[in-house]
Amino acid sequence: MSTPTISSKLQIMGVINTTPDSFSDGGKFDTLEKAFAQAQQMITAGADILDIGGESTRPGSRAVDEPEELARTLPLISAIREISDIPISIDTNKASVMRAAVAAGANIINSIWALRLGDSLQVAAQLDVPVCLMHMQGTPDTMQQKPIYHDVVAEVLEFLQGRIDAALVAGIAPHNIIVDPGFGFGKTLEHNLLLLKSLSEFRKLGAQILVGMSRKGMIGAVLDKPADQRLYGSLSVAVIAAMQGADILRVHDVAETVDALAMVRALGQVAR
Ligand code: 7PJ
Repeated sequence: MSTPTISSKLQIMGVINTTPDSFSDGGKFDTLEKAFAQAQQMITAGADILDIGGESTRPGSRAVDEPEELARTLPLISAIREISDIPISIDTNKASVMRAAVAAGANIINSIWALRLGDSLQVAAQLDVPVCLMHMQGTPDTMQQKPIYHDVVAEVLEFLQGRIDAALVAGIAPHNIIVDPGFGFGKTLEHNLLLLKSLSEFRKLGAQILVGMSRKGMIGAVLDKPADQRLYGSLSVAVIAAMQGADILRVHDVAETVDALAMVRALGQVAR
């Protein structure tokens, strides 16, 4: 194996689910309580960042309106801020939600649209916080129908370079730019595997690299297992990404990933 490149600031981002269970009539408070408990658990387990989203972006998911998105995310951000200074990322595409979330205590904007919607790019620049720019081919409701690339790695790199340039022109500071190849967003299994295998190439963009593969379909496709049986597969791809220089791993299973990445961090601390 060639010498791995391990980020000295490898971080674990825990994903908090604020989507209400459609089969329960528990209502919003119940959802908030559960999400807050999940946040507390992740902080205790050693998460470095929490990612809070109020709109599902899974393939085929329905859009959520602004009041609902705010109702799901703002009380949770405020509640976490009462107990912890942990960096909070807001996973949203709406400029108004970005503003409100940062005012409530969020520190990072996670944009699966790479700030391409409305005036989100300008608003993110004004807010002066780190932004995650993610690649996606198509839109969430249609992206998995027929993803096509001539050279997926080159095309995703080119897209991200374009979004970095746009962010810099808008006034976003270079140190505030995070890029993400967008695993599962308009990609076949082969596209996802090629991106993972070539992840170290993304370091030439000069930005921090975030990856989210936890429990995704690419793991299910290889293992032929449903989402609740993808833990070991998720840990494996987290390690593969970390060995190639990923800076931030977006995961559901924080405690388990902390152990897996402790082994990678230990490698990063020895020199031959
Ligand atoms: C990602 C995300 C990802 C970033 C989701 C899921 C789908 N944000 N939001 N990167 N995935 N930056 O977690 O299965 O890969 S939602």
